[in-house]
Amino acid sequence: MTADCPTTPEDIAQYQKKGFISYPNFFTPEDLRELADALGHAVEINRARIKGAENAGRGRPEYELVFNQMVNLWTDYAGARKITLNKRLAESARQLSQAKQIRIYHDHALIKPPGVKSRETNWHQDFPYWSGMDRPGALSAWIAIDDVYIENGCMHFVPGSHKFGKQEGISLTTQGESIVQKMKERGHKVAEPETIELPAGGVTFHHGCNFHYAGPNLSDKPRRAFAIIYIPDYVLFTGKNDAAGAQDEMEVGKPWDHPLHPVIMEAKNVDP
Ligand SMILES: O=C(O)CCC(=O)C(=O)O
Repeated sequence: MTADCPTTPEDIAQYQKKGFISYPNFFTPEDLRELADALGHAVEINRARIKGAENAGRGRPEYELVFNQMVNLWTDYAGARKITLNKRLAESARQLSQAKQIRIYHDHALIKPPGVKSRETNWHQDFPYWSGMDRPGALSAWIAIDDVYIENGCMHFVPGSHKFGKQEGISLTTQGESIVQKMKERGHKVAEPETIELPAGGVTFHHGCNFHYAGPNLSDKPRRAFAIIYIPDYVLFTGKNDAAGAQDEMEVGKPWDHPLHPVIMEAKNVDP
């Protein structure tokens, strides 16, 4: 643990074993106020899911019932930048992933709409969607902007599931699709999931190969989350399209050296 970062050697061991960890009080709601304002504005102006993409990056209408996803808010909102480039958060990600250096892949708001039409986030791994990475190791910090609990769509994780490695991508718009179910049908023993309810300001970190899920939001308010995906230094660029749109300006087989993938923490910053 450093003066600033709450991650301990026990946390690192737990993350390596289970593929996720939670910090219920990582931020205060006050720390997240400007981020919450940024999200409010982005929703109000119907900001693109992916800026510059065809149809604003929005696909099937069912996707919006899972969540309103808006990628790379740090590039247009100071309130998002403050959290996406937050050193304490990045230092936890660096330590958990045992990286020398950690960069941003992208951030994204994940706002699950309320009400009876709200849909679950199917059991899935993230890594199959993260194009351009030559190996697993990247991870997400998922930040609760509102209190999250079972009824409004908190996260659930299968401990140890990251050890299955990369599986197929799961459709988030086809109801009932589930990587857990598929693995069970293939005869794998899949551990019981853990449910992580958090107060606003709480953070979970999860490995890109971890199986995770969130239920529908049956409350009467949107469930606002903001996640940052980090790339450890040992994950290299393969040349495939990159959600940030920087693929033509990076070298295949090399680190993700691009202003849209800034290095946030390096080991020497904290362990001189
Ligand atoms: O917020 C959700 O409903 C799911 C988030 C998720 O799958 C992720 O951050 O990887």
